[in-house]
Amino acid sequence: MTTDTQPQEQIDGFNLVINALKLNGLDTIFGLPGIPITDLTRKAQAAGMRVISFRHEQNAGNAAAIAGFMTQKPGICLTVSAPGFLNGLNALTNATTNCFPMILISGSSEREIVDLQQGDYEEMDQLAIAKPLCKAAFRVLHAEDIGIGVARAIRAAVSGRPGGVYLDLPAKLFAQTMDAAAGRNSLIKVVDPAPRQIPAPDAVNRAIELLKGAKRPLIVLGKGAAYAQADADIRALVEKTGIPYLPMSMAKGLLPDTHPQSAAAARSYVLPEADVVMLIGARLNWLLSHGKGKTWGGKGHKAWGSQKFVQIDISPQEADSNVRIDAPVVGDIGSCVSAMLGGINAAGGNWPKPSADWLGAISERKDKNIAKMGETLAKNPTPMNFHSALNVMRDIIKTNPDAYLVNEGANALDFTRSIVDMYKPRKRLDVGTWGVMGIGMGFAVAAAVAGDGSPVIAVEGDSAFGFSGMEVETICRYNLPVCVVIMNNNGVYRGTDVNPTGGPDVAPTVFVKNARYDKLMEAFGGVGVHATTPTELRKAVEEAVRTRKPTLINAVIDETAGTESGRITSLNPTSGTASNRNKPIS
Ligand code: FYN
Ligand code: ADP
Ligand code: MG
Repeated sequence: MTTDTQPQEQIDGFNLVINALKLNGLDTIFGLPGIPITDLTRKAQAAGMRVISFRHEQNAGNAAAIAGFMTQKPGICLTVSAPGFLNGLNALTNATTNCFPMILISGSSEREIVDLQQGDYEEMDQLAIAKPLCKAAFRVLHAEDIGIGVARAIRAAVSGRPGGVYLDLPAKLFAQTMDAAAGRNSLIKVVDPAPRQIPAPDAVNRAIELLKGAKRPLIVLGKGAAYAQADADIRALVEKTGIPYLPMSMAKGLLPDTHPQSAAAARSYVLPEADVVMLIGARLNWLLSHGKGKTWGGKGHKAWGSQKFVQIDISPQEADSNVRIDAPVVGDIGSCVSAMLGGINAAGGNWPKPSADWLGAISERKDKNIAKMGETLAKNPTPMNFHSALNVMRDIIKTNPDAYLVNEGANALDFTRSIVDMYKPRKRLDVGTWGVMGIGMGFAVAAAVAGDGSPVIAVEGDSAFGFSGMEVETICRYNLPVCVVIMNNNGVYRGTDVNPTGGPDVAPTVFVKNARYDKLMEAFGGVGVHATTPTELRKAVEEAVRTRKPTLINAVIDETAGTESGRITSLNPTSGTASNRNKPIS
């Protein structure tokens, strides 16, 4: 009880921010200390939050983004002003592109100096710069508004289509104080931040009827379906209808990749041949050739232009983005799939199963591709190639289905996607919609810190690893159960390009030959292994999974293995002169 003569208890901006985050169950900050937020990191840790300190803000931001994807709660990234903010912006934009919920909180310079461009320390109008690159952006100038600012950022990040939100906190805000009781009252515990969005019954019925009439139906599962955590209903929808499905890369594991209805190994057949395609949390963007072109049969193909699309998505504007959507079902995937199941169950045993011809043709294509893949995987060349090394990783994940698999690169990404089967949802964390390099170590740290406690395996191209490799120190510092496997083929795509002038500089796409990345992990007390055979690779990964020690395995891969940009070579415009550019995969 305070009396008039006693000073009223005060609370400052630092503690209002911390209390606002904790009040909303946000207990982890991924960031880097520095002006003006160093004390915020200290106070947050002292208040019981986990503060994971990185070596570069981009990696902290990527960690926050994938934590959001895994948990449906916005990951929090905290950076200093200007350059630190800009480093985080790459991850914030990537999160927004991928529909991952995260909040980038950056300290900033004082408005009155920035707005008059008077040359403050790290002066930058961060809010204005962030706005076009993220889902929402807010700035808080007064301590009493911190509760509202954090609440708005949370709701913006996870409601509707999830995405990245920027929260700008000028330096002076942290030292502001207010009456502690009023401060407590100013904080908001957000009620129902991601409200269910129930689809219209007529939209559901339209979709049911279209599916019912299909002769060659196909379901495409996207990372939105994985994010929705409606796993049982999604599986029930697939299995009750008997419709074959195609998982996009981060939807792998929603149903085990070995599921009989998976059409992943017949991708090029099912996309053009299907007569009704139901997209669940998947956009018809570049990864699905915009629903057009040769992937979908192309001009002259019997399906061309006659395919019908059902699209289940929380964004009403996603429909018709690329091709006409005949049955848009707008709502959250959990509610939409549940409503669809209601309609399917109403049909009882009369739901028309896909034709035997359709399923038979798919099986034939699958068997052919799986047999072809099997032949390649059975080879044991020296040095290893992507296939022989990934054959080991395939076994490791099969034996450890709960392990997280982080994956980035070009060939290292594409070959892993088709060779390493996934068995559980939200376990494959990769470059996603933007195809961006550099997500590796940030994703690996987040999987270890914000995941379900399972070990983390990161299969990295040697080029891709280079973008975030310094975080190996972070992984060791927090003693995280992360095993990094670098597919080291001496360069970007391959290690064989040469400087056509014969001059002293090596070609732009090659690295130091036979680099020993494993020494980097040893430098910080982790386990480094140099693996030149599948046997050595298997032993090292099994040991890392068993001991849960930070481990980096330098897997020596034939430098002639792989193709330019992996399976998206066509996106790399070429004059066709580069040597070996498209030498067949060895
Ligand atoms: C797939 N396939 C298989 C299997 N899985 N065969 C045997 N066994 C299994 N388990 C077959 C599949 O049917 C295809 O053969 C082929 O393997 C490739 O399958 P994938 O990878 O699923 O399909 P595709 O055509 O590559 O998909 C297009 C794409 C994909 C754009 C969605 O390439 C992709 O996601 N790329 C991401 C690229 C990226 O972001 N890179 C990062 C930056 S690269 P067919 O059916 O016979 O065709 C920097 O340079
Ligand atoms: P992929 O690359 O795996 O195909 P995309 O990122 O292209 O997946 O598509 C994800 C889609 O899922 C986006 O259009 C997004 O609006 C949608 N989405 C994300 N979360 C949900 C949700 N909870 N309910 C419904 N749709 C969602
Ligand atoms: Mg390489």
